[in-house]
Amino acid sequence: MHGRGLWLIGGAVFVMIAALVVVMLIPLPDSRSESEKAIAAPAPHPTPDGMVWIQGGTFRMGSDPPANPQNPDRLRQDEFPRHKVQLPGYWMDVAEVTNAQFAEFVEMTGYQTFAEKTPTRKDLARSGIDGSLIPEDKLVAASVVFKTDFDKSTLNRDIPQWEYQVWEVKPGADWRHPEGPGSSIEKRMDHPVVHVNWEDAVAYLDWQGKRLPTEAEFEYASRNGGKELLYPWGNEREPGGTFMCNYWQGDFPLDRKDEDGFLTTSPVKSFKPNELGLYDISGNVWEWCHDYFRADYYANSPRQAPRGPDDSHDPDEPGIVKRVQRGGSYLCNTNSCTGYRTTARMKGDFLTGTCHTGFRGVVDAAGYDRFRAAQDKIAAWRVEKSKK
Ligand SMILES: [Ca+2]
Ligand SMILES: [Ca+2]
Repeated sequence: MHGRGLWLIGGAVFVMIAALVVVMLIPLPDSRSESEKAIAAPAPHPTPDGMVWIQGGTFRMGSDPPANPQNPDRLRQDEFPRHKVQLPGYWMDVAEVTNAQFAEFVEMTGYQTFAEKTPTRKDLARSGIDGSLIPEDKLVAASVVFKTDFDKSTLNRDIPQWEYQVWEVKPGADWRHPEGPGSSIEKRMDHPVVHVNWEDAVAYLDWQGKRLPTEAEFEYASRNGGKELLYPWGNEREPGGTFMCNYWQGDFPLDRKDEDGFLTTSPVKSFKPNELGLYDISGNVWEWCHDYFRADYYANSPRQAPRGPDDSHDPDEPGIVKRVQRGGSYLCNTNSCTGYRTTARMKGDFLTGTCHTGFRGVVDAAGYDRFRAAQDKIAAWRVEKSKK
């Protein structure tokens, strides 16, 4: 009797397990459309070293106008309207491109950045500047630096674009000399490369078989796959008093504090990555994106994988050809640009590098073979070099 009871219980359990297996084998109806399923596909190839796969999806890009009329987060007009965007997946570099990485590119190819060469009027005219207005003595190799010795007594922050008072075009400033002649990157090989313009970034990434992220790809990645986040790590700037990225503490530009540990660039990966494993996706240096900048782009941008407008227009400087930059830098703070917000947009003359602008690369499925071929070429060069 006792034994038969056990058999009965055992039989019932067996029937339940069998039923469960049958239920598990019946596929659950997938409510997603075919295009949504395709967009959220897993990585089609093994993920390259130093990159992460960002699974595609749909998200709401940009910001809604501020609920609080005081606009404490300093949302800007060019971030509106918030709009739906769908992106296929892509791989993204986990970190900004470093001086060490850029140095290898220069060693292998002999590449010279724009800031290292004496520009001609014709060169400068490409960014929309009237070459005839440029005096002869301004045609020197130079780049833009933050002026640490600006006159504090005459600084006027009430005029538009007041920030120009603290910037200067410095002859001799380039990626090897971030503050100009006499400065060096010797102890900063793991810092992001700076003083690279948009074309320099594209040249490096071409060599790597990568490309610049589109603005949508950058924002989607920064927001951990398009989540509703003010910052890549959440909605509080300093959760529990912890600094989450390299930005400026104190009243910009008068009061410069290094409470987060860094006055200028920091070694990449000095702060925690976001959930996707992306480091410095906010802060440290601004990062070039593929897209031309137009302040009004979001009103009419395509919803499928937008790649930016066909030309640029910045109402602050009409006529100058600008590309998008994202993520903010060590010079951003609460009383100026708040560029470390996930939706904050910035723009830069595509020919001008600065002391706080760098970049990182992405690869997509269509570009994967080109990426592999470029990497094979670099690997072969490294082997040859090691034999010398
Ligand atoms: Ca800092
Ligand atoms: Ca950054």
